[in-house]
Amino acid sequence: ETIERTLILVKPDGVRRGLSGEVLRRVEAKGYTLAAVRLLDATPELLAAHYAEHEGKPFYQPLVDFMLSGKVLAVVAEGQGVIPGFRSLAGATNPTEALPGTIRGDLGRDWGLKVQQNLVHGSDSPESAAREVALWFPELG
Ligand code: DAT
Ligand code: MG
Repeated sequence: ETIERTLILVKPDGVRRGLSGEVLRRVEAKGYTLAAVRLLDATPELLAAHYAEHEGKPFYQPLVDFMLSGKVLAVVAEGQGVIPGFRSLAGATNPTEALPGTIRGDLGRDWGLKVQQNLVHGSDSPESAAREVALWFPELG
C-alpha cells in the first residue's frame, strides 16, 4: 500500500509575506510528513500544465501572472488522508469565505478582489496529486 501524497504550493503572496514556515508548521502539526520541499520560480510552461483545467476561464491569465510574480514553495506532504486533509487545512478558495482556523481563513483576505492570492494550493484528488507531484518534482514522479 502506497502512502498518500499531495502537492502543496505556498503561492508568491505567502512567500512574500513570510508565511511559508507557518504553512509548513500547520501541515506538520496536523501529523503529516514533509517528503520534499523546493523554493523555485515557476515558469509559464509549468503553470500551463499545472492549471490546464482552468485554461479559458476569466481568472486564468491573472492567476498565471500572479504565480509568476515571485517565488513559490512547492511541497510534497504525505500521510493517510493528506489530500482532503490539506484541503481542509487550507479552507475555502475565497479567503473571505474561508473559515477561521484555516490557512486562508486566518491569514488571507481579498486583496482587491484578487481571489488568486489565496496563499496556498493543494491537490484536489489522487489523480491531480500524482500529476502535480510529477510536474513540480520530476525526480519523484
Ligand atoms: P482551489 O485553489 O481552491 O483548488 P480552484 O482550483 O477552483 O481553487 O482555482 C484555482 C485558483 O484559481 C484558486 O486558488 C484561485 C483562483 N481562482 C479560482 N476561482 C477564482 C475566481 N472566481 N476569481 C479569481 N480567481 C479564482
Ligand atoms: Mg484547485
